[in-house]
Amino acid sequence: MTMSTVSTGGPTLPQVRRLVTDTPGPRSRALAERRSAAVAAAVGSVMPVYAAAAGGGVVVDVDGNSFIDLGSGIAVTSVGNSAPMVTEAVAEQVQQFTHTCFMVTPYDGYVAVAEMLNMITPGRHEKRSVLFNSGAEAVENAVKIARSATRRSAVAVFDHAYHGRTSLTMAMTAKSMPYKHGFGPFAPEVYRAPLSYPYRDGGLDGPAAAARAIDQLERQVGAENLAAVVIEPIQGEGGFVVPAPGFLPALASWARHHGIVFVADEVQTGFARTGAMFAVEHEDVVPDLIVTAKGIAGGLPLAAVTGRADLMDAPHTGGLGGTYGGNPVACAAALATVATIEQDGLVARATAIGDRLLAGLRTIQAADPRIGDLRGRGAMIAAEIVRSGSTEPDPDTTKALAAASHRAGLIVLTCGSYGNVLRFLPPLTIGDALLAEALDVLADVFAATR
Ligand code: PLZ
Repeated sequence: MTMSTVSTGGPTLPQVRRLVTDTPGPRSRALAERRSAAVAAAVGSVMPVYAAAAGGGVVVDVDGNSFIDLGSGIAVTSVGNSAPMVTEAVAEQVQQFTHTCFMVTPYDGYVAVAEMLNMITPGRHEKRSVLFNSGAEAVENAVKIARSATRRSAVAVFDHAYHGRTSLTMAMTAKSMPYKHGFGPFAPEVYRAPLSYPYRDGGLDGPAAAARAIDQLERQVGAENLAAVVIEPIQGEGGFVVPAPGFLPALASWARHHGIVFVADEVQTGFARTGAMFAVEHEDVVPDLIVTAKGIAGGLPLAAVTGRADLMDAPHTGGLGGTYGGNPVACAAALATVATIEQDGLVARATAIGDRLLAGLRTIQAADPRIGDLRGRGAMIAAEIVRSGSTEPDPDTTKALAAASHRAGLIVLTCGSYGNVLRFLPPLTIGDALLAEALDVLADVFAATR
């Protein structure tokens, strides 16, 4: 493959898995050397290869190797890399202006994104939105809004939760290594409750799991002290845990009854990923506030808090903001991203991708007892890896499977509190042929690592 093919990204990129050098190849190795002298060692990378172009369902590296993308840059490029409507909207906005700051001279794009979010998020009630740069920043702001509106301070989060790496969101995130270790002290007034985790809960049903969490919060915190309950409707970094049916609705109705703001962190699950525009729709839950980021803008940094107007308007004027929040280029990308999801039927496509992935993985599981659990919704699917004949987490095998997949030309990610979950979240623009090939490669990888 020549470098000229490689430099053309987006949907024009050949949709093939092709390894033309050892990985990492010489150009990636040279970049790794420069990196180690220039970039803080604390930033890790899943793959040792450096990207040159990406689109459809592939990422091509600087040596011309083409990888099947089952990660979407951690659930971001759901509409694909360099999606045509996104690149056009971005190019047009970049030529008009790149930044004025919405807090100085506001602009149309921000307002349009707020209108769009108010329209497409669950619930027909009066809503408002505010825009930020990252998922963590938006989660922090949801908590600020809830505290301001309720005049309470406590925040409930769940086992295995991931909400970010900033000071407050680190406290909300469950896992110590690598996210929190050495970075304390952590923000106060964050309380952790047990989650519904069907594979590891001994068959506890959703309402019973909710009762367990509620009982603990009432005894240890007190409903009247809680400003917010913050939950991922399907956990991302925590292991793609899908709570048992009825868990989320029971929590939401308890929160409503006690004036606790129910916040859905849909940073990873939002924008078609799970086969619904938002994952709470699978359980008919209407959150008071919904936090979005990642898939919102086709790869440009944007995040939002959207929710009940009475809550959103509670903080004083000037109380929320930030220099870059709702950057006009990111806003243009977001409007084009949602238009692409609608125009290309990507919600239905996510369901179809998930069905194919699950069917292929079930075949692998039938011959491999190390796959303890297969779960997920839409194009957010995970395999939990355990020691054969038990439910004991097996992070070493998980690492080996991921590494073998990488060598074979697949971008796969791991997650889970025990590091024993392989997760699959391809761009929704991946083709069926590439998906089938990825499953064949995974079958070989599982067979070869036994
Ligand atoms: N809430 C549910 O998944 C980000 C983080 C990867 P930011 N998840 C990927 C890593 O190791 O840093 C995430 C999420 C949920 C919040 C966040 C935070 O979003 O945009 O990374 O700040």
